[in-house]
Amino acid sequence: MLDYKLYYWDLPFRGNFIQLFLEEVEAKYERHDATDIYPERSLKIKNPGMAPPYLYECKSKTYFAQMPAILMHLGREYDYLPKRADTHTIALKTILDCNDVLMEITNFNGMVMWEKGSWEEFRYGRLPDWMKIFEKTGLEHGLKSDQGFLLGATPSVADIATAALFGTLVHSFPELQTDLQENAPHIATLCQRVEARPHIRPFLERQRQQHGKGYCGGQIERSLRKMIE
Ligand SMILES: N[C@@H](CCC(=O)N[C@@H](CS)C(=O)NCC(=O)O)C(=O)O
Repeated sequence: MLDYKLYYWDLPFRGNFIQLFLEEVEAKYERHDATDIYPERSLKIKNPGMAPPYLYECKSKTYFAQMPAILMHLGREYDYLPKRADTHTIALKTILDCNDVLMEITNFNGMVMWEKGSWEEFRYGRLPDWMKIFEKTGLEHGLKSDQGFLLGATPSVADIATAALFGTLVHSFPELQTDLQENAPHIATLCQRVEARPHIRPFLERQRQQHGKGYCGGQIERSLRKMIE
């Protein structure tokens, strides 16, 4: 029996946050194109949401929107949330940080295309600061280069989100690998370890074989590539 239906485009960007998690826990799910809901049906579903990703949970017959809410829901369902209240809050904060980085790197969903000046300000200003934030969080919770996770000894939704953010970014834009290595060396190896997990690795291999370095698509991806490559 099917557990979930994920509505997103055939691109990693925000979808992989959910898809890596579903793969990790071996949930039975189908990916459907985002256009099955967005934009025409967005207001008609139960618990309407403004934009993809949408996750339909078969057992509760419920739609969930907003990537961080979806991940927190799945984290609870599959016991991938820290037990302590403060660490649980840091897990949510980490996913929200990821979503902020996605907004910033796409210049607020492609509202304005990148130009050399603004891109360099971001790449050498806020982006390294974001990377350092993740690195410091990991180190504060005992992350080592070859062991440990972002928020302690066991994997949580925060690790899936971190890998979906930075693992995807450096795969799609290998030029940024040095930036990550310099500013967040432990996060760089954490992403590699999460991407190598037994149920995640085959999924990423298939996805990357099919879609190469595709990231968020559209004009904004072209604008990003013009800046970086
Ligand atoms: N805060 C939402 C943002 C959703 C979002 O911006 N989705 C993008 C694709 S990744 C989109 O389809 N935007 C079009 C729109 O907002 O109408 C989330 O985290 O899920």
